[in-house]
Amino acid sequence: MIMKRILLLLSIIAVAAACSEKGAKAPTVSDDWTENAVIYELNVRQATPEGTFAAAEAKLPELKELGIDVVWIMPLYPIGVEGRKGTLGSYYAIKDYCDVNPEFGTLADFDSFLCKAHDLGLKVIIDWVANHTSPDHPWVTEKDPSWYVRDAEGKTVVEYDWTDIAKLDYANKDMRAAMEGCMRFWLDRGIDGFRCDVASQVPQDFWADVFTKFRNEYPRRLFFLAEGEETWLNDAGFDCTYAWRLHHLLNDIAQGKADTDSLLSYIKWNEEGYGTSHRLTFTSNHDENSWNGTEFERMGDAWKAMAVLCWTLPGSQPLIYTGQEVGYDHRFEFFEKDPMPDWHHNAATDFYTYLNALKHAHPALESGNPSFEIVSSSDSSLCFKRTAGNDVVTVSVLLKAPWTWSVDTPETRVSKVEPPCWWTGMKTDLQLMIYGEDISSWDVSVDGSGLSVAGIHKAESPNYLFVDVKVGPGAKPGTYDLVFRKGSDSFRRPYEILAREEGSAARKSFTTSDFIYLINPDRFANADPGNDNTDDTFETADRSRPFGRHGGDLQGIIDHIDYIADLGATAIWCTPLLMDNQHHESYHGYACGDYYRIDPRFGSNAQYKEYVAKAHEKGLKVIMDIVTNHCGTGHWWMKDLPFNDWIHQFPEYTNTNYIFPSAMDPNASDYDSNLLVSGWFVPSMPDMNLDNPFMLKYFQQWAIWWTEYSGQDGLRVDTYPYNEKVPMSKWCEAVLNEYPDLNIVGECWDSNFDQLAYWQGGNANGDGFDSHLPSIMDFPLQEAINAALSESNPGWGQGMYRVYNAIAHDATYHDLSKMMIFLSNHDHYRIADSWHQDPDKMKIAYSLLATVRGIPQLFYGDEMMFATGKDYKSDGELRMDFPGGWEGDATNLFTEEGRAGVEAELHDYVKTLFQWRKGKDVIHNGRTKHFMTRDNTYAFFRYNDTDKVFVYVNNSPEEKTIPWSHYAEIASGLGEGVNVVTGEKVTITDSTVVPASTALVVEY
Ligand SMILES: [Ca+2]
Ligand SMILES: [Ca+2]
Repeated sequence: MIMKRILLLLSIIAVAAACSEKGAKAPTVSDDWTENAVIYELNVRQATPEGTFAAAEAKLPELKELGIDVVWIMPLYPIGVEGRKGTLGSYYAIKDYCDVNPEFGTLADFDSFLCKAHDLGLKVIIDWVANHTSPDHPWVTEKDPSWYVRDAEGKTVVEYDWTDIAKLDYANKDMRAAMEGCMRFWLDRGIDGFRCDVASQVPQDFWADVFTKFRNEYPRRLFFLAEGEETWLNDAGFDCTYAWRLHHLLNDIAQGKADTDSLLSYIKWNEEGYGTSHRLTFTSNHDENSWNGTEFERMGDAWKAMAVLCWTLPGSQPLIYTGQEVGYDHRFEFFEKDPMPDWHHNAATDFYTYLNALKHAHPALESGNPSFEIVSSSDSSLCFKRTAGNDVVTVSVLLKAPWTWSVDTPETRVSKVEPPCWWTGMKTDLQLMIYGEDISSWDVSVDGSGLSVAGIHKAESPNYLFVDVKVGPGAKPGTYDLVFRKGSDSFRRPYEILAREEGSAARKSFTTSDFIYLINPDRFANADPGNDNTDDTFETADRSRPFGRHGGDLQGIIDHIDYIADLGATAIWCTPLLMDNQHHESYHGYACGDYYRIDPRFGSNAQYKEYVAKAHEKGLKVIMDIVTNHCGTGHWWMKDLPFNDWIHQFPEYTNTNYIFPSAMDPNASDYDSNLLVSGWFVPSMPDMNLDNPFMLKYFQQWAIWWTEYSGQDGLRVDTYPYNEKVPMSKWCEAVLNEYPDLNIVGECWDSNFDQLAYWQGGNANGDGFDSHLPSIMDFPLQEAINAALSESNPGWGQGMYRVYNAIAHDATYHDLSKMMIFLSNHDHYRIADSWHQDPDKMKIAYSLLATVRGIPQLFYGDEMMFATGKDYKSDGELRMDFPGGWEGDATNLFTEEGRAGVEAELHDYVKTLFQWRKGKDVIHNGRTKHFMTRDNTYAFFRYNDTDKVFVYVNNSPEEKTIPWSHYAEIASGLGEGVNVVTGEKVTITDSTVVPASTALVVEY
């Protein structure tokens, strides 16, 4: 129960954290950044495959999103050769304090890293090893022998098993001055402090002396972290010491060797000895990981509970060591290259992101706040409270299996605020949907200038509030507080207002110059088997079941963007990526369980944003699949609807009648037209009621939120005519009001030209209705091409005449340039199945798709021979896995080497056509002139003032001669052209023969 609440909160905070760009801080949180800082220990050698500053720099945005404040770089200096351990040596045997390890790059690379970190609002501290150098440090021979501690024979000395070092002697004042000078070298470059290795081996007066000077001379807040637990380190000026004792105790608790009492006596000991000093708290670090094992080895299933203590106990200044952010269960080699594999955001990342956001949001958890109150305890459980003013954080941890934990904070009274963040400079008025137990009994205001509450609306459920928030023109980006008040009780919930990206409103969208590649994300590529199953979703992966989840994910798409771009595609449409938490068949994503969360089995919101950015880098646009007609029965709100009419409810299950004409039929009965829009699509998908104004507003904001948040380029709307048509037209208007050039294509699955045309915005409809929907999908053309290529012995009115007839209806449409054309999609037979796996038919279809008017779209795998081999259509089977997308796949069709025979032939045919199409304005914007025939052929020209393209399809089983002279009105004067597919020069005449079942595309 409590865990569930945490998971709900987790999703909000993950989104909020993903949005976070450090703006105005909430006034309740300390201005001293060290107070709520989380430290990341960066092992440059192992953090990336490259092991360089440059590669680590690229990782910084991820660390920022994780909620890191301080990056501690392990020693970055050249390593001594004499006595070196292993091949590359220990970072802690330093040969030159004023240079960087060439393994990592150059000083300029370091400066670039530092600059990037500061741009992101991160602080950087570097490891300082003042106790010793390598035995071949120039000081050993060039300076006075008294700079080092020496034995009776005058040799430098080592300590412990550190055979690769020489201990410095702090009795020597010159050495001290040189050491101070080297520290200044880095402070002058702009670092924010030091982590001081074996700090207690160096005299107190040295630290006290240099820290006092540095703090006086450098105006920025410097942070000094001591590796050491002696209390005199605080007197020496360190901000933070290692909580070694706690660390060992947590290991013991996790191993059943210690109990609650030992934890409580530690807390008392810590309070008496350290007061408000910060204590570095950790479940791992570089020494523990390499020499004693990962947190999973030492703590087993208790690792999360122990981490919760590290983030919430008094004094805690939490640490994440390289690899922990993705739960990497591996002991790093210390003296060799042993990099992390290319891991990505996963459930461990979510966990730490949650803890970091918690630390940032709560003054009660500030490192210097000693407040600690036991709420209850037993031998193996502890519940305690931390407070600061009104802020209260209550933490419960079970100190035995199953190691459950919970964190209760004032804002957990609000389990959801949607949309999770907003922007300055938006046209759309913001209305928050706030969900929390009995939240309607609270009053709400906003703390922070520029934002105000303009209206509060109660719902029928006491657990919702709809709050109109005015984001004034003077509002600055930053974190604001929603302040909830009831009598003398109050609490705050942070809300982020971000800076709107410049040019956001004017973004361009997909047009006739694009080629859209449609993907079922669950079936494309599984780059991260670690997210195939998650704690907070029901259905688990089972690749053997056609209707089960197969594990494909966003990273799989990101990893194959090059393949998609190489094919000639310039846009990607994925079937829905949002959370679908149905128990069965959740793979398709059309039964939404959370409108503001990417399904964790696909990745995270942050990863969606990354996907959009990576697609843009490769010149591809991103189209999001939007479902407003229905959610899933697994949606979180189904247990507690805000209003009874939030969805369409009936005394017993009532299906839609699927009768589209009733939406435009002047003779239609109310009974039929109401049932079309209010009946459910299927029993697992509750039908949304867009006549409820809060519902409509929710969906308007939601589409805008994803567009603004991710930078995506367009929308595709599912089951469009099943939505109430007038509110839905207002939905389109609202989105276009924010993004005037955004393209939105609606799925109006209608085979009738006139009925399809009705749904396009601006169409001159008899009833005056205007959908405001820019694009429609050309189902009549799709059906015509499919039928034409399927018929073996077509009669009159059949075969290619069908295609002629479809194009002949172009007068019916309001805007031809916005027609999306396609051969198939996720709801249709595989084209290879439809055309009996005949590659000639496939090539004809590709030629048409690449040359007729409209915006072409291809279903993944239809560029090759993806087929079920069956006569019937099963959605689960036709949405098959892309070979090569799964580890261990026998073939890899993503690579040129993996493709052979017909697969290579078809793929290359598509690639040739669509790479050619990219630059052809005559195809994108030219006019069409076509010629009717009766022999199962089809001829047409695309033309503009300067160019012409001629297409001839021979769909018959015999060769045909082109009746070129019939085309004189447009073809006269056309001499030599180029065959677009073969690149050969061609001159067409009345005797040009076109072989059976081929298409000819010639440009002039
Ligand atoms: Ca996966
Ligand atoms: Ca409906």
